[in-house]
Amino acid sequence: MQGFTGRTREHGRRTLPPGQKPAKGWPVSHYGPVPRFRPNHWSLQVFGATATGEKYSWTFDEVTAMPTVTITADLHCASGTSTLGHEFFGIPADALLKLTPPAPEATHIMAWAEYGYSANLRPADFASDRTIMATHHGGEPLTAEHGFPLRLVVPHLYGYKGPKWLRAIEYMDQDRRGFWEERGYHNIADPWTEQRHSYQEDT
Ligand SMILES: Nc1nc2c(c(=O)[nH]1)N[C@H]1C(S)=C(S)[C@@H](COP(=O)(O)O)O[C@H]1N2
Ligand SMILES: [Mo]
Repeated sequence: MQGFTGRTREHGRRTLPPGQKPAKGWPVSHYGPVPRFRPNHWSLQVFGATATGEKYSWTFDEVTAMPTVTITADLHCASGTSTLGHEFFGIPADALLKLTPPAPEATHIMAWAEYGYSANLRPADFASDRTIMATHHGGEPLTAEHGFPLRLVVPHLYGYKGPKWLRAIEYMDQDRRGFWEERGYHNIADPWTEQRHSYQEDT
């Protein structure tokens, strides 16, 4: 087991994004059932337009041997509630990008989870120094409901951009919409400008 070492990447903002209300505690919110973690059937993969053309795959033990960082973050659900003051610990996305660099033609990223849930991201959003693949919350392993064993956290975007039960990162040579983006949610999802709905993309 590794220690909780490394610097903390603090967030700068103290206020809530417009149109958000704070929730009590940390309610669970997602679509579908909670998957069971089966270590022998589990891998984290990076595939698509990688610089080497290779596909990468790690066991969970291998993932926990990667560099780690702690961040503090608020989570903003596009339906209007926020949960505040989380402390996440895990592997910074920029460390994964260094391990498995994308090819020059990679212009977008898809983060894939169990059961085919997906969220598309711009490379800069994935590469943000506060985007992490979290294994722990508040010093404890994530609970199953909140994404154990691995969950993407993208604090500067609405919650649907952060798949729980993360299983793969795909480097794409064009943009493709993920699960909620196909169902009427905004492709970018900046909470500070209230990019909630796909119809706003035209204006
Ligand atoms: N795999 C998966 N991840 C998901 C979702 C989902 O439906 N499936 N919902 C997203 C949405 S819309 C939100 S707001 C957050 C909620 O996370 P929480 O329950 O830990 O607060 O999870 C995100 N990650
Ligand atoms: Mo959400």
